[in-house]
Amino acid sequence: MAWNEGIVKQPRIATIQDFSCFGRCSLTVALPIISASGVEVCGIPSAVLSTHTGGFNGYTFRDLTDDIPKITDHWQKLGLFFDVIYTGYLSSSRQIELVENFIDVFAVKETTVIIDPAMADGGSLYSGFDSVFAARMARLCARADIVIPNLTEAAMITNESYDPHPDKNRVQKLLNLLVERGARNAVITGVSLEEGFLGAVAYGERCSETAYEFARAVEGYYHGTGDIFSSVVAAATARELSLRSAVRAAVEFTSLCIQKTHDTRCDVRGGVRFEQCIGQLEGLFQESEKN
Ligand code: PXL
Repeated sequence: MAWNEGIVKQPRIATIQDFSCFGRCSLTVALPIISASGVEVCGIPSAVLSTHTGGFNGYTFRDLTDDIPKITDHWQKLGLFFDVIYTGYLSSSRQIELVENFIDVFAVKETTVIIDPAMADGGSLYSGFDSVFAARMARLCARADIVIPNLTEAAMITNESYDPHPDKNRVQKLLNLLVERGARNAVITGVSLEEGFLGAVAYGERCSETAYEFARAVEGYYHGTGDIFSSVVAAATARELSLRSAVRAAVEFTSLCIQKTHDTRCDVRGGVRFEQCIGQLEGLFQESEKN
């Protein structure tokens, strides 16, 4: 027994992504969602920004790249074990390299590596990223046990053209390509195969029969929903739910958060009101395992 685990095990996640102080994304959603799921979360902030980069001018950016290897070394000395290593938004190719080193140090047979390539949406890269960064991120994705791109990121990683409304065959082709490139499982988010429904499609070793999970679509675009989705998948995986159940819970929770925010007419850059839905997570995990 490792010194820090006690006699009753609790699952533990390490997550590496930025801390955007305003705008509900990355660590400010991952930490509360994973904690509320009953899973311990150890967050490594890769940078601190006053806001995320999606639609704000003049945001601050404190680069914490040099802290990543120091934290890695200290945790290695402590002999920490993580059930899940989950990475989101990273701000440079150097950070991706350091994340790969973190995976080399901490990923053992029992660890699930979850990579959300958080770099693009709506057909374009986020502000500040270029094709060299995207290619580097694609290499990181090849190391994932579970890679979770949206449709834009899936197309970029696989060098396919972006189609915002792909049919079933086209989604399956993207999933196949993601797995052929090395990811053991792939979950594509933001997919709609039927008017009025939006969700995610999963395929891979843990999901040999493609899993389709949809919820009623809500009008409008909301920032940070990809991070909410991936955080739920990470927490569910640490709790040893199947990939299908994890994706089902994530689709339901993300949809609930968007519904809660819809009609409030708040600025979509502020993200969704997940705080008012977080108490429903436990029920969604239990529900997702039925049938
Ligand atoms: O939600 C993805 C994300 C995370 N972190 C930062 C971002 C974005 C998307 O724009 O800018 C800093």
